[in-house]
Amino acid sequence: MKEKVTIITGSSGEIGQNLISYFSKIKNKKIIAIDLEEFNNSNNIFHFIKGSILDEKILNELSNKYIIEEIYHLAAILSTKAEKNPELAEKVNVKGTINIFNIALNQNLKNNVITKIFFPSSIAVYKIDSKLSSKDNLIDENTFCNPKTKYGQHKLFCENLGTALDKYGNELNLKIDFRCIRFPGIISANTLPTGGTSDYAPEMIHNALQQKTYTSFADQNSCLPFIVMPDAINSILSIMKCDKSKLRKNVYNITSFSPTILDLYKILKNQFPEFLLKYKIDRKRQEIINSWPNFIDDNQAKKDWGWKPEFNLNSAFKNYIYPNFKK
Ligand code: AKB
Repeated sequence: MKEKVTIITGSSGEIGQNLISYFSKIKNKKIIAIDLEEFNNSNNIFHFIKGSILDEKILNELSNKYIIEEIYHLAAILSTKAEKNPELAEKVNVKGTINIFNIALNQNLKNNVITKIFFPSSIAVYKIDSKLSSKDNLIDENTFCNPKTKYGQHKLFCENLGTALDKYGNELNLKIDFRCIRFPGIISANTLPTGGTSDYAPEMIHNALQQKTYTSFADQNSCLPFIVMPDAINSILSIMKCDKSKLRKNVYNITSFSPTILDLYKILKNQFPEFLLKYKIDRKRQEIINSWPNFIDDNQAKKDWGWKPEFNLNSAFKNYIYPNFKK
């Protein structure tokens, strides 16, 4: 009798660590975590594999040995790093995701299960065309999907492929259950992101909390949508447990607050009067920020699976970031 497992790729990354902390409290959930980086989490998991999602030997072994009920495919190269390493990014972001889809199709063929895949997409799939819209307009899932960055292109391609495999299956009529959230920037109190463009917000906050000066790579009017990590984790859990018949889409926006850098600075300065913010603008990163929307429309997620952020801008600082901050 094969064991039933859940796979988490990119398990040592920000979302991975927080998701695993949650899952390790659930009895009988057998988590297999995969990452290139050592697993620095004391949580209980069934099996950790130090390896790559590009290693087909690892993936085939998992596929043959287990019944894979769910895959949280979090491994990715984020926007800034992907612009600097486009070939590596394409391998990880596109080929890696195709490998995950293939495992799920194989599960359907061999074990007759429809594997649920959670795929984190991003506001990077958007590029605001300033002739047609303002960065301040509310952008829904269906417009301005014409990404400027490699990372955005990879995410959009995988969203479309996952949606097609969920709706129509492959040539053998094998299917997957593909559930995807387009995340805004995520702010965590206990981890920092690497290689992203929305990183300025968590970096600034973590520096202020450590009484350090922060040099921002984006100007003071830069604005993006954000959520905090507990809301990101709740969103993943909610969409994954939602009855499939209620999901009218495969891909949903979610958001909570959209501060400018100046707004964040004012909040932090109020709490830490010594905090100093300097600027050294990185033109390429600034252009990426300028191409992403300030506000995204998450009404569809609210209607279909009850998405509602617990934290707004003020409560995020007061009730989550300040009390939970860890270096
Ligand atoms: C990035 O900045 O690349 C990510 C994202 C918004 O997807 N944080």
